[in-house]
Amino acid sequence: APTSTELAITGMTCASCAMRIEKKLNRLEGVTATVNYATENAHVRHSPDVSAQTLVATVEGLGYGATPPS
Ligand code: 9UX
Repeated sequence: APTSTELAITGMTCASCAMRIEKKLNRLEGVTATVNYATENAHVRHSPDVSAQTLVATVEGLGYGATPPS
């Protein structure tokens, strides 16, 4: 069954940033992501084979910050 992970996103300065992150996350196998610029949050449904750390690293690779739930 898919897992849901919420990420707090930092560093977005326009709505297109959210789209950039969303598209990059959605390129990962088994990942469906929506990124909300206004709330600075990503909602990700993903295979259990995809770790939260992989999601974080993907966001960080674009130059933004991502924090999973503690
Ligand atoms: Mo908006 Mo974000 O011009 O990387 S896309 S700042």
